[in-house]
Amino acid sequence: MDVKAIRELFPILHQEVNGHPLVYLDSAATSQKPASVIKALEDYYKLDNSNVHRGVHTLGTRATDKYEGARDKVKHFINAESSRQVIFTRGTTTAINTVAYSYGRHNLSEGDEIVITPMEHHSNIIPWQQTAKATGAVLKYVPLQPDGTISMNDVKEMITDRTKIVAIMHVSNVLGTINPVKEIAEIAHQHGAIMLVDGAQGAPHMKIDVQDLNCDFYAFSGHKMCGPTGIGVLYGKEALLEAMEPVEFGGEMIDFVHLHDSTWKELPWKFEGGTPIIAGAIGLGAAIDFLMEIGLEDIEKHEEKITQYALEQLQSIDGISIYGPKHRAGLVTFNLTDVHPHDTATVLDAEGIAVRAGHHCAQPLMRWLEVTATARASFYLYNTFEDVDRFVEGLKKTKEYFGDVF
Ligand code: 7TS
Repeated sequence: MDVKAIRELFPILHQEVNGHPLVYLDSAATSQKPASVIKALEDYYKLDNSNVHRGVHTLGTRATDKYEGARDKVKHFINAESSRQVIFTRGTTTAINTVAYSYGRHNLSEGDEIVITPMEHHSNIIPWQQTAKATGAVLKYVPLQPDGTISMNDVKEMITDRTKIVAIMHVSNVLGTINPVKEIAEIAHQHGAIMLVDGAQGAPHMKIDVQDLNCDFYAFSGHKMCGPTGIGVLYGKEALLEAMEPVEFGGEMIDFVHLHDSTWKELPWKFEGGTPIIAGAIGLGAAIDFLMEIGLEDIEKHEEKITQYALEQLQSIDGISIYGPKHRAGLVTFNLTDVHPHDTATVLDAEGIAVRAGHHCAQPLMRWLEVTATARASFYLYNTFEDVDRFVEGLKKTKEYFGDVF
């Protein structure tokens, strides 16, 4: 993979921040966008802007073709059987909420179980808390191992015949843990439960095959995979989606409307009430073209190399705590002894280096780690070994800067 050539395709990377060339290490929060995605958005608004699925005028037809074409691209990207299984949402959060509301509230009752883990992002915790409260279901957590992984023995113990839903992240946005979601789905199915995978940190970084994973739902966000904000995907098995009620009612999602009753469009449109996220979907389609041309396998390998290099280089820093397992996805979450992560991020920012500090929308995990916050550097296909060197140098400066205080 020619990272230098790839960087040329990202206009935003070629700027100075605070007098230094930008080093962007916050792709787990949101990735940067290549020129082809920006151009797809511009072309849509300049040439084709129109509402979809209505009227017969030419712009409307073009917009509809591009919007539905993007759905086909998503279908290929995740190897779904049919584009009817691809529902456009605002992002991972909306996708998970759709399942929690529509599937969860109709299929769970008192004493049924929902199984998740303490490493989940808030977006894969709170929808289930709310569903549990509304239905009387019990929310159960697979415990974490000391290195931030989960053990299959615990999974087997936790999933019972009362379990109706298992909802687990593919990749942790804090620990980088890659969860064995295919094996977990198999156990869920043995007990008659369904399996939702939060793929927000999976789909951007590795080849996803929903048929191979055999998960029932897979949720992800466009903005973390070189696409625009405001667009995401809920993939679901067709029989489940068919049986589910829509969550949002109004225009676009109906077949016939009478004074006191209405019927819904077929899949996937019954879940896309209102004018859809047309430009967002088209931008996501362009992002998928971009990622598939480079190849997800190569992207994954590149991130693996960068991450291992970062872990090695960070060994040279005294008093650094790194959280998460050795085998991990492309991010490093850490704290420097006696330095608040916000201070670390501020000193790095002064050096032109963007990292995230905070609880990363994972407060239960922060409690498990016994910290209030951490700093995190996350990598993507455009990051280089030089970026890691600048980051490590920046951390050394942070330590020098705060050295007098402590
Ligand atoms: N699930 C995981 C695993 C995530 O990492 C995120 C966002 C979400 C769900 C929510 O995605 P959204 O697009 O609906 O907001 N994670 C992060 C992060 O780590 N830093 O900022 C956002």
